Amino acid sequence: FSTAAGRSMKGIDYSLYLVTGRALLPSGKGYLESLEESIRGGVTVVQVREKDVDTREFIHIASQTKAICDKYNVPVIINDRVDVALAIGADGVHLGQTDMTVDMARKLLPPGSLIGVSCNNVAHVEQAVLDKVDYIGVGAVWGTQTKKLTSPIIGVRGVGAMLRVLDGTGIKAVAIGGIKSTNLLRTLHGCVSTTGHALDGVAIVSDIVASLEPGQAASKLRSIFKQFNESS
Ligand code: TZP
Ligand code: MG
Repeated sequence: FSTAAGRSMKGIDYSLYLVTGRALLPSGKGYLESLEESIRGGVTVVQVREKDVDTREFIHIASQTKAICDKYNVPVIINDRVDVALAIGADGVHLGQTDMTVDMARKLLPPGSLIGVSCNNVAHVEQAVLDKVDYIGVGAVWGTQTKKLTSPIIGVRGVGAMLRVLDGTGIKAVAIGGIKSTNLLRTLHGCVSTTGHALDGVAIVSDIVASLEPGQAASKLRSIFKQFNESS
């Protein structure tokens, strides 16, 4: 399967979800070079999230991203912009709480497209369940310099309470915000509901993108994730 519909039918691996951010690249590191290295290191999904670029530039970045991701059969998700997802044939979109509604996005996108939603509290997760999204992004779990936060830091116990709402739904969950190789294991162990519901993956910007060796950064994160899955 390499179509959007095929991937969502087959289920995708959310374990190491890269969110792009060209502003964080170290000087001398090209975006596409960094992206490809990170995928070779073990990134399993890529979300194109670029603020401060105009629409044409965003489409250009997204289509270059898709060309590389296609080479490795890694799904590409577009932040906010359903039109951009359609324009480049992305696998799906990631919607914030103030973006287009899930129902509207689903009407516009091809059947089988992935739809993910940012959730900052239990009520958001309850709505995401009603909307039958494919996955939720929960954050910020820790403090972060990458995004000016508009909602409180959730912490691992808060994430656990949100995961519980997903019991029995099949909806996947990734946590985001300040996750690094240095805190990944305790993030994964901490973000578990009282019913034993754990994260399906982690979404990361700076720990990969700001690295001079994004491939090594990704492979380190991926191996910690595997270590967690084998221990639980
Ligand atoms: N949403 C909540 S925190 C965040 C986003 C997009 C940024 C996470 O970046 P980092 O560098 O992994 O902390
Ligand atoms: Mg958004």
